[in-house]
Amino acid sequence: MNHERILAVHDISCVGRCSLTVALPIISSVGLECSVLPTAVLSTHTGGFKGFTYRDLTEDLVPIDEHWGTLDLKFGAFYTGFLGSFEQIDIVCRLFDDLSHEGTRIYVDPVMADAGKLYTVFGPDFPAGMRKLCERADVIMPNLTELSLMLGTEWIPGPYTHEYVDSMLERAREFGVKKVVLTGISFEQGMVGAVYRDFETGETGEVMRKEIPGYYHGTGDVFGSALVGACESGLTLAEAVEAAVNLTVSSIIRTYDSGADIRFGVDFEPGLADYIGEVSGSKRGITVTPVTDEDSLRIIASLANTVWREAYEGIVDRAQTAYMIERFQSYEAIRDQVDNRGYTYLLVRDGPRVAGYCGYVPDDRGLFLSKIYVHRDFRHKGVSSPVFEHLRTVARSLGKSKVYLTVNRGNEAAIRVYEHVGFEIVESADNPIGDGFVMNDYIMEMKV
Ligand code: PXL
Repeated sequence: MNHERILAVHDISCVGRCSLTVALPIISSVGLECSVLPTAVLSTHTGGFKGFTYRDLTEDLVPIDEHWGTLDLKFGAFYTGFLGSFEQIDIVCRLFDDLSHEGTRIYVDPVMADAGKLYTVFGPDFPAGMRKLCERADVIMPNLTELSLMLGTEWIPGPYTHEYVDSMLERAREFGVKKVVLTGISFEQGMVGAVYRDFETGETGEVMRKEIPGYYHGTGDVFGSALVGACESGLTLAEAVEAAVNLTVSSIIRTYDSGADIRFGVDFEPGLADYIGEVSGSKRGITVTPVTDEDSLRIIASLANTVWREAYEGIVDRAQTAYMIERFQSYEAIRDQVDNRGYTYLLVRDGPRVAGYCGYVPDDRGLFLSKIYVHRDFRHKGVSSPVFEHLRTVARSLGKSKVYLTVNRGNEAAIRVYEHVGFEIVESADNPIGDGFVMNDYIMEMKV
């Protein structure tokens, strides 16, 4: 199993369904491990209850970080929300430094304001601090009030024109994030939803639903948690926003219909089954994910051990295959390639099942596809097409004009697959690989 922990950094409002009491169940519901770092403990959230208690946990955060340091803990993703004090912004940045690995994803919901107003617990310097946190993120999910405050522009009430929302999405580029999701957007009276843009792929869109009257606490957290759970399950941004909007809106409708006291948050729990179904339904299909964590690299090493023996049977003698596996595809060898030699490994899944992997490294000639292997059970199922598509995108983004690879001259099945996706044989090469072994290869190239 690819086992990566997500760290949710929010307050605990003991009653009122928001922040951690929402993040934990929603993220866990799709099979992901969610660790928590509480930023404050409140008897209830601050929206609508009088006399709530508030214990700021700023003092605890650094010792917790230090303890986790002694355990050599690294998180696969961070999801930050409501922070307990201004000082926590710098501490959370430090957590990102201390507890990330190379592939860690950072999701920041800059929780601090809504409907044009900063929450009363925060001072006027808070938006500038939150901006700093957003600048460390891969994905941010502000509402328009929060984005306006961080940009220092005036907030205006909706409905908005598409041009205006588009300009605000574009301004989020300034933060250096990969993706932005803007919540609480309305283009016409009676409709509300989220808009999104992926600055890397250009994917952009909106998910709009009928507006339900009333103000519902904690919906930003239901949305954010569902978005994180879906993205971390391998869904595209469009699919993740759709799943998050669906859970949020169904929860609001249920709450509205029941006439419940809306201060207690939205009735999201009965919607979890549909959310899980939507996430696991979308997960079906091929996903291609860059991995650097130990568990994933060990999965690759173990898969290589099976697939290489099979792939080279009858082509390369067994002693040479065993030597090649040990030298190039043991966990230690892969770790070294990733940490010190510029390699990226991609894990390829069909739904939740590991179907294959690939490893590449850019060099002067182009993007060198060093390894690509698909498990026997997943051959002829279209697994390799999304991988080659992914490689084309990577090559283009690195300014390379071709992807190239070496293939054993006796491996006719592989050569046919490569030709099918657009590779051509450009030369023959005999490469000694040590211990007296030689690889008798073709070099094949594909223009991107
Ligand atoms: O849902 C955002 C949120 C989180 N935590 C606390 C809050 C709020 C919004 O009011 O008060 C304590």
